[in-house]
Amino acid sequence: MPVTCDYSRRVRRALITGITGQDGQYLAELLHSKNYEVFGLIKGQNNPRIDLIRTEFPFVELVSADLQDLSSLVAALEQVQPDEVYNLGAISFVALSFKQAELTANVTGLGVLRLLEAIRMVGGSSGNRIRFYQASSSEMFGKVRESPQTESTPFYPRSPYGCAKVFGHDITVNYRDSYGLFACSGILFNHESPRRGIEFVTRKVTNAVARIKLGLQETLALGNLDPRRDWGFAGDYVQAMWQMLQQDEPGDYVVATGHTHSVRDFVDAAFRHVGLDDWERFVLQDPRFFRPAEVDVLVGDATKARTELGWKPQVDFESLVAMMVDHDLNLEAGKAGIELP
Ligand code: NAP
Ligand code: F7E
Repeated sequence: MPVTCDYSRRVRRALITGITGQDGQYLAELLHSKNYEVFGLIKGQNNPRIDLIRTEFPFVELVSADLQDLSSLVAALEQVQPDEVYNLGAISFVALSFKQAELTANVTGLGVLRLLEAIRMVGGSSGNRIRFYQASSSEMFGKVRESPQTESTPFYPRSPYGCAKVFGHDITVNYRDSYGLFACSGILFNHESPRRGIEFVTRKVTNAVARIKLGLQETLALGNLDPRRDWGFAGDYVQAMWQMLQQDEPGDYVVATGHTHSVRDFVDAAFRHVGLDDWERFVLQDPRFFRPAEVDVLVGDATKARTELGWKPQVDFESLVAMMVDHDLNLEAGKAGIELP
């Protein structure tokens, strides 16, 4: 079904939580290209990532608030009066969620409830006007009950992060059912880019491969190489977020490529891209990077997104790996003052 979007209205306003994160940056660019006024929520005092947003995304207006603080969310919504709210803010690193489970539950789980409540409070009787996007995750499927995973696959989370995301997902559905909010959940499978945080395995690998190729690093320490993920490109996935909020009715959508690769496959492809075919020489296994419980294999079925939103991924696995390695080669060569051939 084609996306329905009425551009005859006044300029639309979007508020993005998680603006400093990978997806926040791509979504801000997308919405700006569609002539939205873009507002980004910034947490904390002296957040160092503010500078990145100010320099690289000067069109984003920054608003101070925290997903752990209801009254700050209410104030942010009162100030911005958004048409669309994208909740991308979270403690999103699964490994950290095992160490800081309570914080994760508070931000990644309860933060969703607070934002939904703030939308109800600020919107009052016209609260249904604000359209809400929740960043749900394939981590909710965890120990998968079926493959590939669809919108109706039961959840079995394997980490505090996954548990918090299940709560965030369920409360979004509940507020839609209970109060008629236009609230959508995108169940997004892993998506990566040159803007991915260095703590996640893909960027950790591509950055290390670049440094090893340039002679700046000798080895790469990783955890479990067997888990399989359905990896796509973040720039493609933010399109789906926006498309969900342009539909006539709210709903939940799996967003995925439908292809799965192991961590080992990713490592192999990244080293091969720079002509190092014997990657085993450089990679060490370190028990510190293993998790108390693992998600072994994820692969999504995005049929609903394809048929209802007209969404499909544009970047395949090999191109994604190449894009990230090339970016890190340029970045690390630039930092070290090395001229690339
Ligand atoms: P990310 O790069 O880790 O960004 C997370 C964002 O959350 C950062 O901007 C961070 O701000 C913000 N944040 C953390 N604590 C907060 C708080 N207390 N209040 C307000 N904001 C807070 O994540 P991402 O990869 O862009 O992912 C975006 C969303 O999609 C997340 O909710 C993630 O869980 C979910 N998701 C991601 C994937 C994926 O593969 N990338 C897949 C499925 C779902 P600071 O910079 O100030 O810390
Ligand atoms: O791990 C294994 C690790 O941290 C992927 C988040 O965006 O996607 C992401 O969660 C796999 C895991 O991402 C290392 O054990 C091996 O099996 O890159 P990751 P994730 O846990 O899949 C989902 C969809 C989200 O929603 C999350 O927010 O790689 N692995 N060795 C390693 N992982 C890391 N980080 N570091 C290693 O050294």
